[in-house]
Amino acid sequence: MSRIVLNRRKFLTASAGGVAGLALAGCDQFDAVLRPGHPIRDTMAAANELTYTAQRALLGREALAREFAESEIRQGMRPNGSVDPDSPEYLFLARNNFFHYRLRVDGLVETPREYSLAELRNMPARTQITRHDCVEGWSCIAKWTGVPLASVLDEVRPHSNARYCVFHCFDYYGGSATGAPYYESIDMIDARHPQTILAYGMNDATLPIANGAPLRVRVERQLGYKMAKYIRRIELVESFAQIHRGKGGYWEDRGYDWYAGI
Ligand SMILES: Nc1nc2c(c(=O)[nH]1)N[C@H]1C(S)=C(S)[C@@H](COP(=O)(O)O)O[C@H]1N2
Ligand SMILES: [Mo]
Repeated sequence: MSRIVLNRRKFLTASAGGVAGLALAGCDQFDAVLRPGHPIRDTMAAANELTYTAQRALLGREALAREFAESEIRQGMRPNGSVDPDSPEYLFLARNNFFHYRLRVDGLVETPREYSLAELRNMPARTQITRHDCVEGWSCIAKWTGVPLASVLDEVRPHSNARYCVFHCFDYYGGSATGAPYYESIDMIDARHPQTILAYGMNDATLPIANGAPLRVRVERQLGYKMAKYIRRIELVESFAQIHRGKGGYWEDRGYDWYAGI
């Protein structure tokens, strides 16, 4: 750092510390305040520590989840929650091998659009072997292939006030007769995280119905319930207060934390 910048920084620090009446004739006067134990220096150190903590929290969320080797896939992916959606719309799509499926992406975006599965498969793909941790206390390592959600967002161009991606699903948890629609939401940090993918493949095969066919999201830094299966629509919103019971997800509406970081 240049001496000028350093001096300017010392000056700003002194000002911020509320030091009045210090002579500004030279810089030497300021050197004393940089000695350990001096209140201004300690304030500055504390401020740095605060910035570091905040930054580490952010960096922590951007860090990659651990990825595993093929040899570490020791089991199949245990299906959980809804495993066989029963709505007429979903059954129709499944019967036709999801040929008529369209993912709708809309809400606070410049260009709302729909994607067929073929279109999603033609976009640059990412494959990752990760561990899925369910809040119920079990884990599975599986291999996921899909299109980064960031690529889709780049195409639809979210407005600057878009803060969350809401995933609307085909299934009603507990069945379409008495259940409620499953849905989830993540913020833009997770949405643009490089490992956040819209997965259509699992363990080198087409994603099975039990695990969310035709499309489910992987949010590798969070618990399993955030990873919506059977996605039919992604809605970009500024707030999810008006959606279902307003807590941002099916399980959140029933008391789970909205942020389920691991
Ligand atoms: N649409 C939908 N997504 C869902 C669920 C669900 O019931 N419906 N269950 C969640 C939970 S609690 C877990 S642990 C995972 C299970 O994914 P899997 O079936 O591939 O193991 O999906 C999550 N996503
Ligand atoms: Mo779960």
